[in-house]
Amino acid sequence: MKYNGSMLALVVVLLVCMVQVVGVAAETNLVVNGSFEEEWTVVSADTPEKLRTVGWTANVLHHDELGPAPDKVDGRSALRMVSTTRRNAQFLNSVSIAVDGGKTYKFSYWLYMKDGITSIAVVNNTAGAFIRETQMRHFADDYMPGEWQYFEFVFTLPETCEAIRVSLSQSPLTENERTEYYLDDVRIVQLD
Ligand SMILES: [Ca+2]
Repeated sequence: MKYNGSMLALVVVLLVCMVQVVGVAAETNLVVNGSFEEEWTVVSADTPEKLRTVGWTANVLHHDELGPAPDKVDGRSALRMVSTTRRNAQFLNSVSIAVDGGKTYKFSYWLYMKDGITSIAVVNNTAGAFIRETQMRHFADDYMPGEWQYFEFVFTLPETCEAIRVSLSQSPLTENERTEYYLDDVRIVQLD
């Protein structure tokens, strides 16, 4: 059978589609609602400044304001967080993410620190421990007003790890430090 021009073009189109599908699959973001684009709802009528959204579990005792912000790097909205809680308190966690032990992943996000100090990390839920390579403290003093900064961390999980989560915490350094920041495009992708 001889290929004519249109058949050749069809084969090329199919091959391009296959490459694109493979590329998208490799970049699947494991963080549910990592870009904070899903709907937000009020937790309680008494505290309209505290909202919640799918994919994330907030501790309402550990933040003063939580909700969407139009200042973003991806999509329509970002997360805005304000907290004056005690040091090291975790104010927001992603839902648990099933993973393959022994595999390598990339954790990335965009952050604008407006006030205070905060900690962002990935937690090994199976071991109940922070994954050291992903732990980072962020200081508002390192940011120009309105400046978003990008961070990424590559880490390999222990063979025993079955689940992880993203953990957002108050400053580990100062009691009652006021922290305010914007966060967007939180991603965890498997690399191997
Ligand atoms: Ca977004």
